[in-house]
Formats: sequence, structure tokens, C-alpha cells
Amino acid sequence: MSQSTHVAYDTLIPNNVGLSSDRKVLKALERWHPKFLDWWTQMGPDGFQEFPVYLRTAVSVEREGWAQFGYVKMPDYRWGILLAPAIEGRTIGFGAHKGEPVWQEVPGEYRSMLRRLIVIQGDTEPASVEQQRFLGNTAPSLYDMRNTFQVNVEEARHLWAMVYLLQKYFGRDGREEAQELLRRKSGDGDAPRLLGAFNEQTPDWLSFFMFTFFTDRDGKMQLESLAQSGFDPLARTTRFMLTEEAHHMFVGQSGVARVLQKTCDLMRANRIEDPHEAERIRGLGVIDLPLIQRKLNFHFSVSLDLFGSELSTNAANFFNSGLKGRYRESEIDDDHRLVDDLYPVSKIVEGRIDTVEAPALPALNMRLRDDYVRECARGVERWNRVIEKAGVDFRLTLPHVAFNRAIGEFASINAAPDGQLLEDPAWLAQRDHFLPTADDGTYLQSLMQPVREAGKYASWIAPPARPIDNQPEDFEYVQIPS
Ligand code: BYC
Repeated sequence: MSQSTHVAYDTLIPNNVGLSSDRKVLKALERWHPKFLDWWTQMGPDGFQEFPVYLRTAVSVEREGWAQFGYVKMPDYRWGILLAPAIEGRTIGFGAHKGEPVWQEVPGEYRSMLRRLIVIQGDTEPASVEQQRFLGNTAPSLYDMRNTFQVNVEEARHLWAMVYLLQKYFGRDGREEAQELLRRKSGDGDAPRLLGAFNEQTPDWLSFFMFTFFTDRDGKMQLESLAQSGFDPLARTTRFMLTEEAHHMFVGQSGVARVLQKTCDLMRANRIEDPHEAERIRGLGVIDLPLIQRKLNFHFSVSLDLFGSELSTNAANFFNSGLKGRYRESEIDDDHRLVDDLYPVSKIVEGRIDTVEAPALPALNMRLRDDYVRECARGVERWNRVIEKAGVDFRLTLPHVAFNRAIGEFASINAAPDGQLLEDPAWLAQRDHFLPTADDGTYLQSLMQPVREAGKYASWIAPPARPIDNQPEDFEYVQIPS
């Protein structure tokens, strides 16, 4: 086994980066570790730290057999530093340095840009753990509880991944940034997380499923772009993070599908034809489909903001410098420099939304967002198949990209989910049709009653199609003493 695929467990921090012979970085990480554990106990999952949870832990970076399942108390989880295997002879795949060997050290002229990218990526990881902190208390089953905890420990491992890069390659400012990652807190008035979506609340399980579907998918797109980086340690670490990320999006895709299934099944069983009969449907203890649409509208629009502005010199610079590529850059058939290329960009022209050709380099955020929207649309279609198969007349749709935006071209206007521009009074009059209302929140909270009996599920969600790791249906994913 080569050095880069062998995972060493002899240090406090499992790794395949040769930490035991890198004393300086090992020491810095060992100093950071207790602070991380303090953060985890204060800001990580509330109330379940002492109980064994059936978790997967990354034990290898090979495609097969990279994870091992077993009961672990969360504070004992082995948060490791794992980089995907190095590719011999790898060259920079895009931008002004295309064709040059990838960097193993930070290129001086790009130091601050690179640090900024790593810090932003690193900031989102603990933020999501903080946002999901209280969900365990209201989990609709032990299966779902375990899935959240799995997502949480892996996001925390992704924090480790970024902290390793900061401490190994950025000296003193890297160490300071690593501290800051534990100081900022989601939603904190004085020291909030860096990106908007990571300061929102995740107050209920429908929000959690939407978050893992929409916001984790932004994570996937951004990680895919960083996995193309000419800074090889960043490319390799994000490549391996993507292995874990797939499960997080599965939690969102299948979670919403199970909610839809239960609602549709009960509507049919009770002969309710009209999905808008919210009161009758809520009387059955399930979530009405228009409420699910409103939640979708919220999470999609907030996640679109994570792509930054449609036209961004930062984005052009990240690409030109070889630090951040496009989604699956290596599979795109063009010159990978884009100097003279154009890209269609949505814009407000004479009071309506139009598409204009813009230089491709500054339009890279928009391009990544387009890739993202296409993927989201495919997932929504899968949800629609659940509704259709159940024989209910309703379709979920993605709102227009101009809807409910706080960043970029559409931040200063109001648009309906169909893209129609609205004056303020019209927006205010219809807002409650578009976005979750206080009443929706109260109803969802009333459903959030914990179910802790193995193999049992809350009234509003169908059981999963398959258990985790081929375990029996009544498997005790979290061992909570009675
Ligand atoms: N909120 O040129 P602009 C994940 C700032 S999620 C607040 O338009 P740029 C995960 C921007 O920073 C993926 N501020 O944007 C998911 C800039 O500030 P400065 C995380 C925002 O720089 C679930 C200014 O506005 N990774 O992994 O081209 C669970 C002008 O910005 C926002 C990354 O994002 C916002 N929404 O693009 C767990 C990858 N948007 O520099 C984890 C790394 C923009 O003027 N980050 N701003 O002070 C990037 O590539 C870019 O920084 C962004 C922004 C795409 C985020």
C-alpha cells in the first residue's frame, strides 16, 4: 500500500498524510484537538453524546471498503485527515497555468486567495453541525437520528480537513484562521458564519431534509470545483470529502421522498383529492404538499445565494489562477482557459428578466449555479414520481432563480416563483403563498415528537426503503438506555 492510501491509526489523529513524521503540524493539530472537542460538546448534537451510535468511519481512501460501521460514542469518533491518493504527473487543468505541474506548496502570489477559499469552505462545515444541533431531540426514528449524527460527524471531519490545510500550509495565519473557525457561530449576532445560508435555523426535520438536499448539494458542486484545483493538497482532500457527501444528499433526497409518500398515502386512504385542503390533511398528522413546496422554495433560493454573484471578478480570478475549476472541469471539451469565451447570464433588462451574453470568466459562478439547478431539477422530478405513483394530482417545482434572492443580480427586486417581477405591495400580499409562514412553523413543530422505539416511525414520514448497512428493520441505530 502506498503512503498516500495507507491510513495510520497510531497517532491521536488518524491520517494518510504522514503526520507522525511531521512534528510541527502534528503538534499544532494536537493543540487544536481539545478546542475542537470543546466546540463539539458545546455546539454539536445536543443530548446524545454519551450513547453508542451506529456510525460509519472512514478507514481507507480506496474506492472499495473505505468505511467501517460500528457503535461509537460521538466524542470518541476518529476524525481523520484523509486525502485521496495522489495522481502521479498531475498537471493544472485550467486557467493561465494550464499544463504546468500541480503545486504541492502554496504559490506565493495566490496565498491570500487560496486561504480565503479554504476558510470559506471550512466555515460551512461546523456551521451546519451547529444548525442541526437540536434535531436529535425530535428525531422521527432511530434510523433518522443516526443519519443526522452521521452527517454531523462527517461535516466535523470536513472541518478537520480544512484545518489541516490551514495549519500545514499557512503558518501563523493558518493557525489563527483555525481558531476563528471555532469562534464564529451560526446565527451569532457578533461573530456569524461567513455565508448567509449557514446562519439560518434548521428548526424541524423537513428543513433538515431540504437542507441536505439543496445546501449540501451546493457543497457537492463547490467541492467538485475545488477538487480540480491546481493546489494538489486541496484537490485531494476535497476529492475524498465528496465520497462522504453522497450520503448527505441521499438523506435529503430520500427524506423528502418519504415525507411525500406518507402524505400521499394518507390522502388516498382518506379520499382527499385536493392537496390544498390543508386543514383536513393536517388533521391526519401529515405534512400538506403546498407546505412542502414553500419549504422547497425557501431552501432552494437561500442555497442559490451560495454561488455568489452572477458576474464576479473573484470567480474569474479563482479560475485564472488555477485554484478553483468548473464542475467536473476535466470532463469538459474546450480550451479550459475561456479567455475569449462568452456565457449566457440572467439579467434584469428594461424591467424584465432576460439572458445576455457575458464574458465567460466572470460568469463562472453563474455557470456552476446552472449545473446545480439542473441537478436539483432531476431530484425534484424523482419526488414528483412519488406523488404521481401515489395517484395525487400535484407537482413540486423549482422556483425561478430570481425568486427570494439576497445576493447578486436579483437581490434588489421581488420575483414570484414563476419569475414574474412584483412591486413591494404585491410581493407582501403573496409572500405567504410562496414562503413558509409562522403557522407552517407551528404546525411542523407540533409534529416534531420523538420516536425512539427501534423500527418505528413518526406519523408524518414513511419508513426508509432500505436499512443502513443491511441491518434488520428493527435495528437499534442509537442505543439509548430506557
Ligand atoms: N453570503 O464575487 P462574489 C458546503 C460574498 S457549501 C454571504 O459575488 P464569489 C456545505 C463573497 O464572499 C460550499 N456573503 O462571490 C454544505 C464576497 O466577499 P468578499 C462552501 C457572500 O467570491 C452543507 C462578496 O460577497 N464552499 O460545503 O465569487 C453542509 C462578493 O462575492 C455570499 C464554497 O463556497 C453569501 N451567500 O463567490 C456543509 C467554496 N456569496 O470576498 C457544508 C469556496 C458571496 O468581497 N467559496 N458572498 O469579502 C467560493 O468559491 C466563493 O467564496 C463563493 C462566493 C462561491 C462562496
